[in-house]
Amino acid sequence: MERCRICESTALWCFLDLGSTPLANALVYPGSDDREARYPLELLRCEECGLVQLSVVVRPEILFRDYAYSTSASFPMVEHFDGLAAEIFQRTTVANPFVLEVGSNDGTLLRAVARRGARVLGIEPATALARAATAGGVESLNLFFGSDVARDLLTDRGPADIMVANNVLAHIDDLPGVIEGVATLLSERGIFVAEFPYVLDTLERVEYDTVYHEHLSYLALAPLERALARHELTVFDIERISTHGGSLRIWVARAGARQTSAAVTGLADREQRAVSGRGPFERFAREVANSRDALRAMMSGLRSEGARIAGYGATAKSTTLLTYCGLGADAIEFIADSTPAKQGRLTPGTRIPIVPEEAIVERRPDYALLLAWNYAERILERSTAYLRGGGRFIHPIPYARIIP
Ligand code: JHZ
Repeated sequence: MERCRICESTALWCFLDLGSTPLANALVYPGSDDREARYPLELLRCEECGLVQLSVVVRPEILFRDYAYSTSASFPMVEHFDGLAAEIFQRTTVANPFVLEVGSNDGTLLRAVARRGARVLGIEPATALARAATAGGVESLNLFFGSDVARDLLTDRGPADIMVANNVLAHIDDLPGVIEGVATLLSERGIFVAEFPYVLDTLERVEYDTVYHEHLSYLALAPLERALARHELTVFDIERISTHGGSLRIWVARAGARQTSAAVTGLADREQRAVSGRGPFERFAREVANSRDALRAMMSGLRSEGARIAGYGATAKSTTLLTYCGLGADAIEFIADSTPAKQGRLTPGTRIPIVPEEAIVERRPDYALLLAWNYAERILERSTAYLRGGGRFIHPIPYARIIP
């Protein structure tokens, strides 16, 4: 990146270097002797508009065509999107709205809105996910969304009453192009809703493992409002939500179409105070190194006592965490995960076997490193057999601790 993707300034300041890592979801088939490609993982801050962004862009075709993450494998996300579907219906006055989702994954959200009476269309670049969603009744076009696609869709399908982009804006290099696409396709009274991990939470809670090559931008309200304003779109309401370690849900409409809530101005002020100057970013970089040292010290202490350690959740985050902390197959026996497409494969770079969740009870490791720490409470609730057998979890973020 030589220019900021939102304001095109060249004043990009690097404040964090996590070394080189493999692509977070490039899971390996056993027996493969190809070495996983590694790419630098560095965070830059635009000193003009404030957008935090990665220093390199990996081509989306490489990242997303063959993609193992499926929303429905995480039951808390299914509940979460059911809640969002209900909220969409509270906010629209259209009885059978046309709902279009960008990055619709396996159709989890669209299924929930379709159940409530919406006409739905998904746009999903991952081929297997788009196919599976369509087979399951959620029509999904296997495409990358952008301004050209939006123009074609407007002709073929007409304007959308609701547009959704959840956990996808951060993944898009041409973010201005996607926003232009939203402005093209949204009906006059339409609503665009988007969720994304919030950079304030990332910084404050030292969630450095959410930095990986899929996440090109670490979004905040101010730079996004700037990009939306160019197309006369405004954020009229905002919610801070707990998903993925702290996210924002923004509600967007055409300028003047809806009244802006006090939550928007309140957060804009708070954000400005929290991320002005270089201090918060320098502090974050120091805390990241301290967090790594704390986890490494705990892991080697436990291993020297003879403890057996596994992992829980073959998350995208785990690739950054394991690589940056230098934890490999010698430190972690296996990683349990509920996603069928991940099981039987190996983690990128570290090559730790990924197995079904039951292994946690069957193989009884003394500790399970919680790589899906964003679901800590829910995973603990359903791990009673493991806990009763004396197993414990290691929560790595912000600083390593044993729970419960
Ligand atoms: P989870 C994803 O990142 C991918 P990841 C993506 N790039 C993105 O932007 C972020 O989300 C925001 C498993 N699991 O949600 C399922 C269990 O095994 O933390 C998943 O593989 N048992 C789009 O990959 C993983 O953990 C369980 O009980 O970091 C969770 O992945 C639960 C709840 C989950 O996202």
